[in-house]
Amino acid sequence: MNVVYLSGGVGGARLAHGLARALPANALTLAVNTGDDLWHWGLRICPDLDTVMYTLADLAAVERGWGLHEETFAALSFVSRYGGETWFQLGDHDLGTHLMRSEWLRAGASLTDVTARLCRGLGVAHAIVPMSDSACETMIETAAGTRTFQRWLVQERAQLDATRVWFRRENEAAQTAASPSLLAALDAADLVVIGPSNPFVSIDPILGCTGVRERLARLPVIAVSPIVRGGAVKGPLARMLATLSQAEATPQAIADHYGALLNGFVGEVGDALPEATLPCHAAQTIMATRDDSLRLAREVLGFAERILAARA
Ligand code: FO1
Repeated sequence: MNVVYLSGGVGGARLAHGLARALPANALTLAVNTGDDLWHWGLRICPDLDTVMYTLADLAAVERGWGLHEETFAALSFVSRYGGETWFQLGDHDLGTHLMRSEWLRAGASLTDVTARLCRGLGVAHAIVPMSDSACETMIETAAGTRTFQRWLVQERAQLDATRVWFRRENEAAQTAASPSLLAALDAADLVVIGPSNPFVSIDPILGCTGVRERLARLPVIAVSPIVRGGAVKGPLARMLATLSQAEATPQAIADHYGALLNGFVGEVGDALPEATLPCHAAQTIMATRDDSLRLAREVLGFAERILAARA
């Protein structure tokens, strides 16, 4: 069964790890949000691509939620001495990734090719592909004005409610083209799994890339809930549901957000799942260990088999 997995950062990356253990490299493509990407210290940073790549390489700082497990911040301390920006903390080993990515992009390589080269360097066998090879920055409107995603989330700690989320494309007119690898993976897919990521700022950017929604409409799509027991495992999702969708933080609100795209929904045991509108499967969706991630991945795939059988 060929699977395409749509993912943002932390929550999505953990299930990516489980799926990568459950499926061979030729049966799984990890399509990752690049709306978080930014230029910082003259380097191109791709936080969600890096979180998924580091997680699959077993190098991720699980407790910190981003970056590398073994990390030092010597370069940052010198940047600080020069009065440079320190609100976005780049570690010394992490810098190796950004230096090579920026070098290869400047030499004309696509973000898809750059990501494949970085994955080869870290021994990641599964295909991690950016949603697009062109920039598409997630922008957050707040009562105090417009913010780029990282300034809003990290520098201002998401203190101000997001009143609107939009995507700044390289040129306003053109839609953001999905990466060829993503479209090819969707054309060959039997199943799409939407990870337990923030729908507004991690999944919607991917769905907004040209060609993605129309392909998902033709495929079985299962979403894993990022809301557990009335809250988000990490980040500002619960507040975003309230201010952007005027909805409570429930699995139903997540299912409603994706609407007709979904053919199945996986949520936490004990939570009220959108049974009235979708086939649902209850599982332990909190992934504290790698074995939790593998078990959840297997439950999602087993649930998918049942949905595929019912569609046949
Ligand atoms: N998140 C923070 O809260 N503080 C940081 O200083 C920070 C630095 C950072 C550096 C590289 C990187 O790949 C991610 C980083 N993140 C940081 C996480 C980043 O904000 C992610 O975009 C979010 O975690 C959402 O996925």
